[in-house]
Amino acid sequence: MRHRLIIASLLAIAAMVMIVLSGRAASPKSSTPQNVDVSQRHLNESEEAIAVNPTNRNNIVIVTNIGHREAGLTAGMFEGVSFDGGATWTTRIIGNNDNLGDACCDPSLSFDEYGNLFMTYLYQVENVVPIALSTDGGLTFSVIANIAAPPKTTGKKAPGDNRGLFRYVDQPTITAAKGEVWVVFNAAGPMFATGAPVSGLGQVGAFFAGEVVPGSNNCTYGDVAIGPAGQVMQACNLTTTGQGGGKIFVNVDPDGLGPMGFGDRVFVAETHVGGFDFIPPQPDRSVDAEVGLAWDRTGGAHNGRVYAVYTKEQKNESDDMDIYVRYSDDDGATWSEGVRVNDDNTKNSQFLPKISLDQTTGNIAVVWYDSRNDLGTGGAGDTDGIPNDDAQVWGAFSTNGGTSFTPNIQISAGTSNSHDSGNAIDYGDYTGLSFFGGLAHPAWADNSNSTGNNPDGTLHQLDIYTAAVAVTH
Ligand SMILES: [Ca+2]
Ligand SMILES: [Ca+2]
Ligand SMILES: [Ca+2]
Ligand SMILES: [Ca+2]
Repeated sequence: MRHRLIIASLLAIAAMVMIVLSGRAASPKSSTPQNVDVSQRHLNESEEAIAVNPTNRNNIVIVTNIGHREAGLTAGMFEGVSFDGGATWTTRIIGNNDNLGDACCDPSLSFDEYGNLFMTYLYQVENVVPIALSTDGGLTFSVIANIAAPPKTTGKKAPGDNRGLFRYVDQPTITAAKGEVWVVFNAAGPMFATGAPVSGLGQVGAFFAGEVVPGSNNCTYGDVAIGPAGQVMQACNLTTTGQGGGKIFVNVDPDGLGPMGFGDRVFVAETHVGGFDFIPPQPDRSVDAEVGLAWDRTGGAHNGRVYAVYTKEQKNESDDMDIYVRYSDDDGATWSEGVRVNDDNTKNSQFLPKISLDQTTGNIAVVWYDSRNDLGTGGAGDTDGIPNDDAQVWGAFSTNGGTSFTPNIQISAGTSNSHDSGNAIDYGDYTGLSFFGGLAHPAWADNSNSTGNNPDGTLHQLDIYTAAVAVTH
C-alpha cells in the first residue's frame, strides 16, 4: 500500500513535469475532467462495470474483463476499489479460482440503498449465473446464489417450455433498489429474470426460481431497472443475424417480487444495429445497440419516468451511429420520440452508450465512445490518418427529464484506437457509468496513455480510466 502511494506520487510528479515540458499544446479543452488510470496494468482491461455507494459516495467500485491467456491465467476479472471519490484505487484480480470461482467476464455491479454491493458475471464453464455480495464496499465478495435453470413445471412464475434453456448463459445485468435485487440475462434464446428481497445490509432473501421473459427469444444484451413502486422493467435488443438490424423491446413486471410475472413485450425503437454490427472504431468485436435503462425514483418532478438509451445507425451499414434517449411515463406502455444526445455534425460513429440517473436529483447522464474528432486528417482525434477508426469518450447531461441534453462534454483527455490494443473484443461490449450526488463517474477502456502511466505505453493494451464529471446545465 505504501509503495503504491510512493509510486503514485512519483507518477504524479512525472506527469506534472511532462505537462510543463509539453506546454499543454495538445491538451484537450479545459472542460475535460481529470482522467484517472485505474488499472495501470500490463495487458488489456475492458468491458467495465462501475458503481457508487449511495451510503458513502466516496466509495466507488469498478470490475472489468481481463485477457486471461496473455496473463497466464485461466480465469479472473480486474477489480478497483476507491474510498476517496475515485482519486486513488486499490486493485486486484478476483475470480481467479478464488471464492468467486472461475470468473470469465461480463461483470455487472449495483449498490443498493443499504450499501449492499451486488455483482453478477459469467463463469468460464458452468452454465449458471453467480450472484455475489459485498457488504464492505467491494473489498471482499462472497457468492450468495447461483441461478440455474428452473424445474420445468414448478414455481408460480415457472416458464412453460424451457427445453434448451441454460444451454449457455450470456450478458447478465444486476440492479438493486427498493428492497429488491434483480438479475436478467440471455439463457440460450430468451431473456431470463429472477429476483430476491433485501431488507438491510447483508440481509438478502432467496432468489425465486425465475421466469422466461415473454416474447424475448433472440433478444439479448439486456438491462433491468426498478421503479418507484417496486415494478421491474427489462429491456433487450432483438437482433437478427449479422449487421442488418435490431429492435428494442421492454417487458414490465408490475409488482416486482409479487405474484405477477413479466407482461407482453412492448416495442420501443428500431435501431439498424445488429448483434454484431461492425464499425471502424470497433472492428474486431463489432457493437450491438446496447440498450440501457434508468428509472426515476426520486419523488421529484419526473418521479416514475423511465429512460431508455440506445444506439441507432442512421442508414443501415453507413457506420453513422448516434445515441438516442426515449422516456416513458406509463411504465413502458408508450414511449416519447427519440432525442439525439450526441451534438456533432459528422457522419462518424457514436457507440456503446450508458445511462445513469442521479437518484438525489433526477438528472440523467449519458456517456459513449465517440469518433467525431477522427476525420483522418491528423490532429488530436486521429492517431493514424484513417477516418473514423479512433475514439474518445464523450458525455452529456439532461436536467429537464430527457427533453433535451446539454452541449456534449469530451470526457477522455486522450484518443484511443481499439484495434491497436490487440484486444479481441476491442473496447468490450459495454462501458460503465454511475451518477450520484451531482457527479457522474464513467469507466471506459483507453489506450491513449493520456495520463502517462499505462505500463504498455501509448496505443497498445487498454487500461481502465475514470473521471468525476460534474453536472452541467
Ligand atoms: Ca446495421
Ligand atoms: Ca454519428
Ligand atoms: Ca483515425
Ligand atoms: Ca492494461
